[in-house]
Amino acid sequence: METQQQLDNFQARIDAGEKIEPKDWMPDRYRQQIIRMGSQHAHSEIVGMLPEGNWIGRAPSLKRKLVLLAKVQDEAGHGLYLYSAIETLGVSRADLIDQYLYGSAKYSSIFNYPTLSYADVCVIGWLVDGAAIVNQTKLAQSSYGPYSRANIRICREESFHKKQGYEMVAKLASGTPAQRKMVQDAVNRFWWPTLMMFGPSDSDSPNSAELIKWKVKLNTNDELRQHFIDRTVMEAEAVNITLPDPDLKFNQETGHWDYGDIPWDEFWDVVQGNGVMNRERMKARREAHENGAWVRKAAQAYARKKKLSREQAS
Ligand code: FAQ
Repeated sequence: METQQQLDNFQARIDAGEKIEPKDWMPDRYRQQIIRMGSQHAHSEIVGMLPEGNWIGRAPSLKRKLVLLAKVQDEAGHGLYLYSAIETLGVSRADLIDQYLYGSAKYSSIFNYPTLSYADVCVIGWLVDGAAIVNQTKLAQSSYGPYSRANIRICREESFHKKQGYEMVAKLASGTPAQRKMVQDAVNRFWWPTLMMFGPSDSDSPNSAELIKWKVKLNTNDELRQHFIDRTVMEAEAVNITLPDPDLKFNQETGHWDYGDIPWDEFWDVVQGNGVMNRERMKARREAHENGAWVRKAAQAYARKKKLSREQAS
């Protein structure tokens, strides 16, 4: 039973900017919210390997292949940092993974879109990693210590991901007419889904108020989306790419770029599992998990053996 005094003390710690650590007292709802959001973040990093992984075997040069391999591997690492952070709340990684492979846990909508050309890989680096950085640099200041520290590490790597993506976009955008067309087409397809990554508009976001009160989220979904749009418009102009929104217009009064209507029906359709790639993504992840059962079993047996020999030696 949580007392009002406990809740007030907790809120006072949050308001004072303290980090909450795993053994500290916390409201059960706070614990559940971090588990929900942090584990969905972890699942997203893992599923997020699939769209770009699709192009590793078809990268246009050895250099591009090495860069892409390293990037996709980084995303796996991000998933592992995040699972470790969330496990500190007393939930097992196996249960979390079960919830998304066989239950109702979500992962980011963006990874349910196909990668149709190599330019999609470039645009994912620029836009999707760019959006992830805007979101995660704020989460790096989140009130839950392990989650915030995981995000600090992730952001360091994500900023390189964005740079390599933008560099490739710039290269294609200044290339042959066919290359320019290919990269513009990728931007046209990924622009709106990238904006949806920030979540529903503030008026339709049931979790935001509570998460902001507890400083898990530092900004609302719309604030972060606006920040991303403002900086991306300039980046697009610099490489002569057109963003596919005729309503994009600088607003002198607000100092921000106004933008057109986001296709929210499409977003909710994807979140409910009906996007172009949802079924294929889940099938690929389930197969990978099931085919990897023997590896987990062998690793656990090895760890048990090492522990036993340490105990016998001491
Ligand atoms: N997709 O009340 P809110 C990456 C759900 S990592 C699917 O606003 P909240 C790295 C939401 O869960 C990308 N579902 O929710 C990379 C909730 O449903 P629930 C992932 C979404 O939590 C790059 C409902 O809608 N990043 O890209 C989405 O306050 C390149 C109502 O929404 C993170 O996960 C969505 N886009 O705000 C990897 C960051 N948006 O759970 C490979 C951490 C909302 O109540 C290649 N997460 N929903 O049933 C967050 O910052 C937040 O959770 C938000 C959503 C902002 C995503």
